[in-house]
Amino acid sequence: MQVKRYEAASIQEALQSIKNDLGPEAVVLSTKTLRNTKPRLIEVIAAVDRGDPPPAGRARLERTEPPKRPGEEKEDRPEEGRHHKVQRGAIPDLDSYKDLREDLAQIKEGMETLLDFMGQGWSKTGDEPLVKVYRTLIDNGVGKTRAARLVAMILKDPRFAGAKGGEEIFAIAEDLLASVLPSPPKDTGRGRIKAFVGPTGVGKTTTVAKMAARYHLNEKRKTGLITTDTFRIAAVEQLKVYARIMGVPLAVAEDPEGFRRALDGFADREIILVDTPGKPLRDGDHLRRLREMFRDRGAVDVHLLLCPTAARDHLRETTRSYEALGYDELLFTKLDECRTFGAVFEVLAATGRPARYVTTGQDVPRDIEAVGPANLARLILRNTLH
Ligand SMILES: Nc1nc2c(ncn2[C@@H]2O[C@H](COP(=O)(O)OP(=O)(O)OP(=O)(O)O)[C@@H](O)[C@H]2O)c(=O)[nH]1
Ligand SMILES: [Mg+2]
Repeated sequence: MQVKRYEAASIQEALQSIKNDLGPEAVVLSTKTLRNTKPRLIEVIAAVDRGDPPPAGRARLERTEPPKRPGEEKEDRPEEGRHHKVQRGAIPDLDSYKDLREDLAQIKEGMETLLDFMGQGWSKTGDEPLVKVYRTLIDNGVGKTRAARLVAMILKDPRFAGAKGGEEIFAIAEDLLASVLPSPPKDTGRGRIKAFVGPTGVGKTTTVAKMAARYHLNEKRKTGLITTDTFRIAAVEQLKVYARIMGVPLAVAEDPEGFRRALDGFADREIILVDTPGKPLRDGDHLRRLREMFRDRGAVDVHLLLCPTAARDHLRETTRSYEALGYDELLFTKLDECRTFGAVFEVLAATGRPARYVTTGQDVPRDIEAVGPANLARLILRNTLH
């Protein structure tokens, strides 16, 4: 655990420094006003647990590599040294230990943050709407620490003092929540090749078909489809049907060589969408095969599909295991089957990856929507995208 002290003129400024300095996993331990007259000065103590197994992926590259632990071994290719794999047999033990430790840390941090609020008198001032925001977040499945942190942000927000009634405070909460969600970079034309990966049955093939319709039919961009799911005949057939209806060419790639041939054949395509087979929970070979396939093929934008109805530890394990492949964006599926969306916040915050699309039903091509932090914040807080 690394603990650091910050002085800043506002909590937002301090939070920014903490995020830059300690990374997105940092937690606030305490806040104190050092000077209340202008210019204001506040002190924030923040900490980050450096004892976690090494993070991977672009969003957390700033973090230093913690020492190797028993049960972990480095990948043998040095350029991928940030990806670590855990030896098969060790997975359940390490994971349950880590989850327990994380839960305890969360409870402790949540309590400390709350005690801190109480010290500042938030419970004495009759701020029921604030309590309601906190409860709503928790009821929606947001972790206590993140919920408490959002309340802390509301308390410090200049709009809070002038807010009249619950709705205005909910609006501030929604706005602040949107401000902390990762936002997707502008579509810069990068990402010509987009691969869709994720657990079995999460909706990859259906989503690829929806995306194909979006690019090929709506945006009139020349689109090609590749499926690497050759394990099941039905899987190829499923995509073939969509491809035929939309008039989009489909190539089947069984191995890295096949993938290269398919890409060569699609030299004239502006967008190439790649469907992949579902990954059973603990199949490390699966990710190795995908990585081989995508390696040296230029930029493949990897979209990890997740269904927020999945149990929290399942989501956590999934996002963690996919670090071995690396992914750029998240795509949440089957929102129509979910009641609450705190898990969306937890996953976005924990991975630091943005989400640009969500799917909302089985209908191809209708049930897909582009989203940004504002819609997602509304979803997390109010259970609706609009
Ligand atoms: N309710 C709902 N169902 C969906 C959505 N997206 C996909 N489905 C359904 O989920 C089931 C699985 O969808 P697929 O697209 O085949 O999933 P997959 O990830 O390709 O599955 P595998 O290739 O077997 O791993 C199908 O019945 C889809 O119609 C969605 O947004 N909402
Ligand atoms: Mg499929």
